[in-house]
Amino acid sequence: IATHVKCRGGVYPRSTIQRVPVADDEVSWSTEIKEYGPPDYTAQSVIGKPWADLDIADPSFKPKWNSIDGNVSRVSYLGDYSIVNGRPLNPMGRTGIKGRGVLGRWGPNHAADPVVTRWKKADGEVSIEANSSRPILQFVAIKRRDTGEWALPGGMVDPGERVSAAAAREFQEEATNSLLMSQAEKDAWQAKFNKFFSGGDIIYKGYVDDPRNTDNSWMETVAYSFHDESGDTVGALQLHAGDDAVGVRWIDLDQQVQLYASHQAIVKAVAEKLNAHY
Ligand code: RP5
Ligand code: MG
Ligand code: MG
Repeated sequence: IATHVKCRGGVYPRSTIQRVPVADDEVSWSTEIKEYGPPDYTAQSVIGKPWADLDIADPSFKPKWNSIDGNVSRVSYLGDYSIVNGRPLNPMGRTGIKGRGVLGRWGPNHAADPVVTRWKKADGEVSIEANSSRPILQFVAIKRRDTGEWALPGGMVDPGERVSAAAAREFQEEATNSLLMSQAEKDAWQAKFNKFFSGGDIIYKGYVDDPRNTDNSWMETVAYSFHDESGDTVGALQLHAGDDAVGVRWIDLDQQVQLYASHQAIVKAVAEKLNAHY
């Protein structure tokens, strides 16, 4: 699943900074490149933010690389990453830009992605795809405000938060109207769906081919599969785009579906797990 393509080439997101080109055979740090001079870019939007790291050169920034650092995990699912000239190196290789870009953390930035699925039905019957003879799976996707692409309703793990809890929380924030609910409504919702979200399977854990990645900062995720077999709990829920989502819908899963970052490979793995059409 781990690829490293969408974070190479082109203009860096939300900026006018051009990445220097990195050919396939130049990605690996073990390949010497004489003139690799990527721009050094950290967006103003992350500087000085309470949720973000300090500048790498700030004397009071004392990160514990490759460790649990207070309530922030600086551990990579890919194993120990190297520190060169005081900066963590993207374990997947060069991206054509250094610095932190728009990401909050130097090194790994941990996210969680919920894949919420149900079977497609017509007149109460599960729809079977004619060619594969397999049932058609539907999953909840959101439309991202930043790129306009359809994506899993994932997000960053908060400091000290369990990764599985982050997956359920992000689903509620981006795909339901939990952010607009009163506390009483939220409590009723929680009681109903805590059980559903406690039954997730880890489907992927690792690097994300996210367009925000740089040589020194990158996304990693744990993707969980939450399947509503009968379709009458979360499968029956009224969806509502919230937070950074500008759209939300159930998408019929097949190989035509194009998604943000590495999400296509993640939903494919869920289809395989559930023996669904793909
Ligand atoms: C992706 O970015 C992850 O897979 C996750 O879906 C998402 C987290 O970032 P935000 O949605 O908070 O921007 O790399
Ligand atoms: Mg979010
Ligand atoms: Mg998000």
